[in-house]
Amino acid sequence: MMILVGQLVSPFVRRVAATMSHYGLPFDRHALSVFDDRDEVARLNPLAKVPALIIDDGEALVESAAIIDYLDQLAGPAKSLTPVDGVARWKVLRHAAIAMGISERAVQLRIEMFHRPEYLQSAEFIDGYKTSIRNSLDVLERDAVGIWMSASGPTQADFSVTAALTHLTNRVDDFSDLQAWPKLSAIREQGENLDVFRNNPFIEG
Ligand SMILES: N[C@@H](CCC(=O)N[C@@H](CS)C(=O)NCC(=O)O)C(=O)O
Repeated sequence: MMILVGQLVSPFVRRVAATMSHYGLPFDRHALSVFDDRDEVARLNPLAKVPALIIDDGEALVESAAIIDYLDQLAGPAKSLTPVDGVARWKVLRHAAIAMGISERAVQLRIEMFHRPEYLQSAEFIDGYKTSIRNSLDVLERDAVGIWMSASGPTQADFSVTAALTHLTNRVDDFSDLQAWPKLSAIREQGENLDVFRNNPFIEG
């Protein structure tokens, strides 16, 4: 059975877990922490990041987008959350990349604010990260068609928006409510109501 490595508090891990559940692919999860189990994570992923996915031949795949590409191929085109070609494909990939980019910025922001001594913190970096997050939310809000990011939703864009925004609202005080982005707020809520997200809740562990 495949093993997903990482905790569900990570939006990158969580979107992979939800995608595997959606495809009905059975998996075990090894809830390693990048802080407490760094050496073990580094043995699986030289970048010492999660997620990693140990596939049936023992190889560890890394980087959530690459892992999802692998899962999409296992699921096949009819089930894939990422359209196989055309405009629909690049739109989903673009929105998913922006959503996960928000998570990358949120992680950088938290490292700057909570993992560096105060005298080393850069107000310029902190402002820059917040601005990137705000601008990215604006772009996604502008592009969302309504109840999902696209008319054919939910797609991988919606899974990524759901995972990213639950992480953001819980972890970054400045974005604890999404009132300025009502369509995104609704997408997040709908996403969290899907069984695949309910069964892979945002938890440390
Ligand atoms: N682009 C990567 C991002 C993965 C990532 O940054 N994961 C975080 C956990 S939320 C991590 O492992 N951070 C540890 C570190 O940066 O040292 C992906 O999509 O898989």
